[in-house]
Amino acid sequence: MTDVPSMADLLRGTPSNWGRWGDDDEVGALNFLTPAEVIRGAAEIRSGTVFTLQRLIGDPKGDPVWPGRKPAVKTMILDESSWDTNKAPAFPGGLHYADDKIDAFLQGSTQYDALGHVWYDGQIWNGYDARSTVGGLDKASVQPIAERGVVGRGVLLDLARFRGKDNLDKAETFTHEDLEACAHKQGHTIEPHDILVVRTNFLKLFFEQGPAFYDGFCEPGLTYSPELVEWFQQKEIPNLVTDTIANEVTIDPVSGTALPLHCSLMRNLGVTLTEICDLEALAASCAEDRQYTFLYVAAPLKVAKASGSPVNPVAIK
Ligand code: UVW
Repeated sequence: MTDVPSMADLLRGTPSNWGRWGDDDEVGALNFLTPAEVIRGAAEIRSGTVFTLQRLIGDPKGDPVWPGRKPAVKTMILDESSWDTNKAPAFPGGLHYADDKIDAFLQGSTQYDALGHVWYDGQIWNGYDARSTVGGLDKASVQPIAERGVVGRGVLLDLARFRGKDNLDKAETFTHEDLEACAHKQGHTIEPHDILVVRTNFLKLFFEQGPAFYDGFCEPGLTYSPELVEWFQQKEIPNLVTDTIANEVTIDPVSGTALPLHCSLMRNLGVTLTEICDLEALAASCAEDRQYTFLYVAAPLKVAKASGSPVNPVAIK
């Protein structure tokens, strides 16, 4: 462990977008998603087929979650049995109804991360003081992302199919060059301002392994390099969406640091991360009709000062 560099040392000299959209910016690279980008995304709609990318909250199979978080618990508060026991409120005319609630980590299922979700060296996105997270994020919470919404051209990069596998393995890595090669094989390019939707079929791996997945917890995913950060900067990528818990290989195999892409892409470039999506139906459709580009629309929930929010992103082909 002693050879592991600090995040500050690892990322020194890599690009930053702090200040690019003003000293008060809280949505970072989502600023690239202008009305022109909405129209560019909408131009990809051909058949009008809609795919929703959220995992079911309350899936009896369970949920993949970052260590320390717990899957959502859904509880019935009122149902027909409540009137058997006189626990339910009485309303004139015989009105009965069902009520329920969920007790959930905001990042315990398909989710948007706020830009202030992760930091190092006492500063979050845009240089805000990390103390501004105490008791709730005063800066760079998920709220401004939810207020603006996320709409643009999405591209599915099916890394599992690209590698000829059902799913990527535990700790299997890939790079921006693999993303480019995958797009090339799929018959398109990755254009500036594209929302990258990357499929590893992690959910299959997770459910096959069960609790054993958490022994030596290490997801498959993108792996850090200065060149990769530079590539995201040059392509002006606003949003990285995947089917994994954290979008990147958990422990960078070269530096030994945890989540250096959260720090370099989210904290430093302002790239928004979206996690634990179910991409299976979309991917099957893309493999069949070879259309890997679509309108991507996502509206996280407006939760005050939150570090993330559940979301049901939509892809329209
Ligand atoms: C962490 O960054 C710790 O978690 P997430 O997977 O929600 O980004």
